[in-house]
Amino acid sequence: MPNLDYRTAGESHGRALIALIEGMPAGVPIDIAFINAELTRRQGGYGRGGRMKIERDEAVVLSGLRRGVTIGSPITIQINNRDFRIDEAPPIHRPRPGHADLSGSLKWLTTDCRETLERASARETAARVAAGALSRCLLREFGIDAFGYVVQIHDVMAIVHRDLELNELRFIRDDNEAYCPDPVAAARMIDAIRQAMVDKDTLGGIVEVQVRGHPPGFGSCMRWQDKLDGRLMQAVGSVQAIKAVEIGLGFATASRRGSEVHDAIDYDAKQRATSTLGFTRGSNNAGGLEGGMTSGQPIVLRAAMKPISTLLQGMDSVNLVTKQRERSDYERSDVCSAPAASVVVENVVAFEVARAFLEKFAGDTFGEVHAAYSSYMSAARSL
Ligand code: EPS
Repeated sequence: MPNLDYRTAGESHGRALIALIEGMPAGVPIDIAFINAELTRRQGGYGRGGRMKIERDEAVVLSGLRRGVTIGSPITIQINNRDFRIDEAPPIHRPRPGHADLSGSLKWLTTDCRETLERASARETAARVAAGALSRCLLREFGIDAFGYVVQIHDVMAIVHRDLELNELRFIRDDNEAYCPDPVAAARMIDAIRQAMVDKDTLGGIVEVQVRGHPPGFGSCMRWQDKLDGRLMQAVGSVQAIKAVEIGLGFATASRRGSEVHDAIDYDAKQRATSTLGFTRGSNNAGGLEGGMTSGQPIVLRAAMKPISTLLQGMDSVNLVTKQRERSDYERSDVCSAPAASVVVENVVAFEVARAFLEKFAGDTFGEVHAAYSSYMSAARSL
């Protein structure tokens, strides 16, 4: 039985994107409508470009399911590209600063940046969302939920009431095109994106993800490779345009004293049935991870996204063929895709949590996984 893992394939203007997921136990009901809803959310958000008007991302399951339920075999999800023209798409000779164009052209010894950009494009994140949403079909059987949203676009910061129920936060988030659970900030974020559009510029932002309902003990402090905080950072840091990842209080911990950072421990027998097993904390500055393991507190992770590197106004660059100074090439692009990134990071985080879940509660079938989970929970509660 392989560990839960996934790979992606596909180019931005190739035939399709593929997510190949291995290690899902047999017997997990898969909610294709949920996967498709996440794909649609990824396509949306204020500031998206023309491509999203063309595409209708939809998961076509090629393998791994029978009557909507996993059978333990590799699961292949295909997302077809409507804008399939990789062979006709023109060459790009003037690399965009910030994109993979120059590094990739030097690496693969070409003067045509398209050779690299087709795969480097954030279109690949559709496959990551499909894999993450699929993994959530397992997680939700155990009451584990992931929730991502925008907390900042450019210099507009949201005030998020993190103590609200996820369903309440989701309701507010889904009511605006900034995907932000602060409606006042959302309106200002949309104004900022609109202005950047007028200025032929682009904007970045910060997205935040919470995971709730998982028990303690995912990840491990025994080997550095198994520490869940490090794994989350790698997974999220690999998402296109992400330049920083922090967990809990993150960078802010460095300027506080220990007594102002660490989350004091208490015990409340009435909360034994919850994922904290009764060990309550006055705060969650650790972002749910201590020693590379979940504590039972919500996981809270933030990621900073740089502004999209395709600028309508261009930037100073060099023509790779002539070596002459020229403005960078312009390809149809987004002005801001931080809202879409919140969907991507939500699902990327969820997949890593599902991977860690199945490491702790491994089994060939859903029934065995469930038994391992129940057995651990009852042992932990009677500790
Ligand atoms: C994207 C599809 C791409 C871009 C965007 C993300 O489509 P196209 O290049 O055909 O317009 O809209 O990719 C980038 C911003 C980038 O720099 O690569 C998508 O499906 O999310």
